Amino acid sequence: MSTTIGVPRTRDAASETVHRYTCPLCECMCGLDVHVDTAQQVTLVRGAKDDVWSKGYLCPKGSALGYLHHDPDRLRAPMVRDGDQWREVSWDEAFRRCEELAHPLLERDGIGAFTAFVGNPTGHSFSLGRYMAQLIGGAGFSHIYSAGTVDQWPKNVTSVLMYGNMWLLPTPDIRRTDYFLCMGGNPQASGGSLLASPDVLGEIDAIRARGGKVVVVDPRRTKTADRADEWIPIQPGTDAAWLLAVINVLVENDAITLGHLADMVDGLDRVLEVCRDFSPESVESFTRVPAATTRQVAQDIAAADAAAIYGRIGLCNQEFGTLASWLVDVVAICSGNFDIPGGAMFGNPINAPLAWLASTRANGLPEFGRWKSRVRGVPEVLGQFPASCLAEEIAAPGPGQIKGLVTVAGNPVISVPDSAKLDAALPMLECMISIDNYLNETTRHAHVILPGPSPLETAHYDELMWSWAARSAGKWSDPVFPLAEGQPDEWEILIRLGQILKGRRNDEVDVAAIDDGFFIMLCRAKGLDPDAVLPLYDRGGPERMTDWSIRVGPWGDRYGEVPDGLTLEQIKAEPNGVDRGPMIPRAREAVCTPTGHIDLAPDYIVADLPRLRAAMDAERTGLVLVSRRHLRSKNSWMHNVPVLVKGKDRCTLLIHPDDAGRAGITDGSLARVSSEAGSIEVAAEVSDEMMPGVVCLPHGWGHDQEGTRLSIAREHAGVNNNLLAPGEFVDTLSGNAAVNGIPVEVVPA
Ligand SMILES: Nc1nc2c(c(=O)[nH]1)N[C@H]1C(S)=C(S)[C@@H](COP(=O)(O)OP(=O)(O)OC[C@H]3O[C@@H](n4cnc5c(=O)[nH]c(N)nc54)[C@H](O)[C@@H]3O)O[C@H]1N2
Ligand SMILES: Nc1nc2c(c(=O)[nH]1)N[C@H]1C(S)=C(S)[C@@H](COP(=O)(O)OP(=O)(O)OC[C@H]3O[C@@H](n4cnc5c(=O)[nH]c(N)nc54)[C@H](O)[C@@H]3O)O[C@H]1N2
Ligand code: SF4
Ligand SMILES: [Mo]
Repeated sequence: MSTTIGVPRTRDAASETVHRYTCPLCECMCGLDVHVDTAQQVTLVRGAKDDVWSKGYLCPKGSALGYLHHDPDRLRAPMVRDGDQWREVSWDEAFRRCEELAHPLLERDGIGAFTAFVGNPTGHSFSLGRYMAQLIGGAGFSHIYSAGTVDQWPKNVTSVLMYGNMWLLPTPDIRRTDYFLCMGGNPQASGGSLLASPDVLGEIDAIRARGGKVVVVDPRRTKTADRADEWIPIQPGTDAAWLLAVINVLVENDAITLGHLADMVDGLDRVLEVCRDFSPESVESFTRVPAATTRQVAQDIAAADAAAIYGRIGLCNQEFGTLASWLVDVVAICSGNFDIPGGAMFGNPINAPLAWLASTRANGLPEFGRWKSRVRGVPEVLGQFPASCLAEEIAAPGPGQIKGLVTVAGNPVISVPDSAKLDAALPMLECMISIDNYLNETTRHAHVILPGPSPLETAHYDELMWSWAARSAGKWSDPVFPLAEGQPDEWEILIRLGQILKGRRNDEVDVAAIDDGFFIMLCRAKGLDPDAVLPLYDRGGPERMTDWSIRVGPWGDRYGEVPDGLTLEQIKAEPNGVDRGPMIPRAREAVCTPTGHIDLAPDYIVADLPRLRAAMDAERTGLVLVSRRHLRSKNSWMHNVPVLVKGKDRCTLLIHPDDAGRAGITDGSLARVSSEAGSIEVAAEVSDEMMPGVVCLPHGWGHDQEGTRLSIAREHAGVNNNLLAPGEFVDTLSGNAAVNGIPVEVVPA
């Protein structure tokens, strides 16, 4: 796709400057040419044709980056709230206010009364992702909350147990596969998630053009399914049972093979034993997938030269998220489709991500449930409680009550289940500080808002996304616009706030010294002598760290040890980026479990099978709700961009004609949707793109709250589907929210 959306004004193209930038909004990491006129106005954003990675691809969100930058509602100065009045203040005053709020509470209740909520843009940010540890470690939070437990926590649990690192995530090699099984993901809308490749739909076309097959397993016939050979509708939350049946057929057909990994996979016998009870026929009524279809899928996987099996948010954000995510990998491994071109592979990024420093070989297997949440009593998983616990931890009085909160690039009032509870709890906080660019549904409750730069005012190099990218590529973006006078970059804000929450005064914080300390630790982690490395740099921050991550990466110069090795300088010299080829088999080097082997059947995960069995045996009736995304939205925070929200209302309840008829709902009429958690009214869109029995709402809407500064979003408010998500409905093993498969009732409003 090639879209160009200019800002409506007369252009004098000859006087424009063109800046190359990488879009930070999704995993496609599109190279953009950003045109800027002499009045410093963005006039046009185009896909950069010469970008080695994205080759001109972009979507409407990327072309709207100029609007985000110029959005009059975007915060450009820190804000302090007195009662319901906001005033802009200087950065000094803002940090002073943070001290005034935090220090008395720290003295009285200690850091145990504080926590943080970390949101999605952190993963795409040059500063935030690399420096979040400085806020958490500086402050000394015992645990935090994040969008991770409404997203990929099941995959993190699976990866840490099977491969030794929670961020070592197998990536479907869609560019070389001849069979792509896409479960619970809709790259047409999302751009692809935990599978970085621009233009995933183009890759789907290419698979089919080379004689391969693409199958989408999803309760909704998405636009991705429309491009595939086959759509298999599945009852939400039942994928784990279905995948066990697929393995069952592989066994029956004598198609189990570990291929070249035979000597490094433990636990195959256990898998073969547990799948015995799951024949395609026995899961048919639970999954609603005909046994013959299941058999065909298993046969196709076995027959393919290379099959890529992929599960994404629909498989994570559900009741059996960890089982389903685990079984996606198990099918790949035990059908010989792991660590081979065209199968599932570990990415091989040019930059060694910070997150890969940890390993269970070095640190031992994780213990889950080292502590329990105070109110609900649920176990901590990888240092976090379910995001939906936050509301009750703030609201319920008693020792350990949360009274101080920092939100970083998150909008949990919209994004977290049972959101009405969180919305009611946040005003009880004595100290709430938000690092965010908007006064929105969440930050309106803050006492202080510390805005980051606009997406065009900061340098960009994706840190994490390249670790599950289709190719080993990398590219650097200079900021298009300089930072405004006095505006700190976000890594600096994180360091300062971490120290303030440690009890320090802002004017005592030596940002450079703390940054040096962090960098010295990284040098040591890679066996480098900090005394030799540190003097090579005239400044610190995320740029120095990015240079480190490239130099210690697979093509790096290791600070002179490898004479022709890569450095950030060399990547900067290639405006179109650097590409070192496709993924390569590297499980042997990457797997970092205590045994060095892949654990195909971790006890922690297998022990959850009886819960699945019980669900299969339970009586089930009525409708269930799932979520969806749209190409022109980004979670909750881009509905203030006029070009992205114009046109027909997208916040509708999709419902199958049979269900609509039964409920007395007609197309366009207002429906009342109710669950155990709450009730909303929304316009119905009757469509056979839903399978019968499943209804669907987009996530990220509900902008009609008082006290926000989102003038455009307010006119396109929509409703928040998390008002319907029961907070205690989670995947037990990971604590991840089950925002898909929620039992609901639908009646005319
Ligand atoms: N029902 C339902 N709920 C869901 C989902 C679903 O599918 N269904 N999906 C879940 C998923 S996958 C996710 S990731 C979460 C997302 O959950 P959140 O991360 O809480 O939500 P976002 O809408 O992404 O909010 C991003 C926030 O960051 C701010 N922001 C944007 N850019 C920057 C920046 O550069 N710096 C700073 N400091 N702030 C910035 C925005 O103003 C906004 O407040 O939602 C989850 N919730
Ligand atoms: N345009 C746009 N792009 C985005 C985002 C956005 O909000 N807008 N958000 C970003 C974020 S934070 C993320 S995490 C990614 C997510 O990226 P994707 O995983 O591709 O997310 P979705 O597009 O929501 O697709 C999820 C699909 O799962 C299906 N599903 C729901 N429940 C089940 C189930 O039980 N089983 C099966 N098999 N399928 C199920 C839904 O019908 C839906 O089609 O997208 C990212 N990219
Ligand atoms: S949002 Fe994603 S697909 Fe769209 S331009 Fe940005 S990186 Fe590319
Ligand atoms: Mo996400």
